[in-house]
Amino acid sequence: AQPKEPALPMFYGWFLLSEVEEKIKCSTMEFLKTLDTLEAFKKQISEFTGDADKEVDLEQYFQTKIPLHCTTQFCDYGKAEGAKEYAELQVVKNSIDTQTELSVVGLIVTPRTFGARVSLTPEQLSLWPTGADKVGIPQADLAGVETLPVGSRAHVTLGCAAGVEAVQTGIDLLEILILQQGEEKAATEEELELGTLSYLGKGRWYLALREAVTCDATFSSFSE
Ligand code: 2AM
Repeated sequence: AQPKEPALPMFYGWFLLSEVEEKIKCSTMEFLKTLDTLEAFKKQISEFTGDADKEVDLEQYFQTKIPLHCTTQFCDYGKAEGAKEYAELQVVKNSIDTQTELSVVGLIVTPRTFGARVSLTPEQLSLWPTGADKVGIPQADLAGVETLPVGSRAHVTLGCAAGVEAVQTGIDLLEILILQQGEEKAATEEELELGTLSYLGKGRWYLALREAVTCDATFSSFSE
């Protein structure tokens, strides 16, 4: 009999070290608290609640399940496109269990997801699969994604609204980046201590951090 091929993982990515994870969870929760109290946010609250008179506790609204990480390749145990090819790359094999520093440059909040935008270094981009930015993107947005630098989708999902899958965070991030590239200026811009907050319509918020937050992380695979 042929030896069984080793099963592929659920996904590969950079996992924040646990002490960093705690720090990031605390500071991003603080941001949600701040956002919740802003008049500009309250004005658009119906995008989150469906009702302008209802309040929302954003800290309860978003839930996380898996350790905080930045996905590189989603494999779905081998069912996802490109999974096997990725697992076989020498750079992937050589990078398992190595440590790196992820640079978080912004935060996004939408009615569906809460995420941290990560800016990848050239070395980190060598682990970024070709075409990863485009996976699952609605046809209408594909042309826009092609105008963005490779790796624009890189992010850490910090939380999802009830019933929303984590894959949505990357899609929301790309949509925001495409809107920012366009001619239209953000409807609302506000200077906060943390950085510049902009509103992009339909409940989509982007905070450009004044200073990038560096997070130590380990490249690894994950299976449930
Ligand atoms: P995320 O990277 O936006 O957080 C397990 O589901 C992990 O794989 C999650 O982190 C999730 O989203 C990511 N993921 C799930 N499905 C995906 C897909 N089709 N493409 C890319 N990433 C996916």
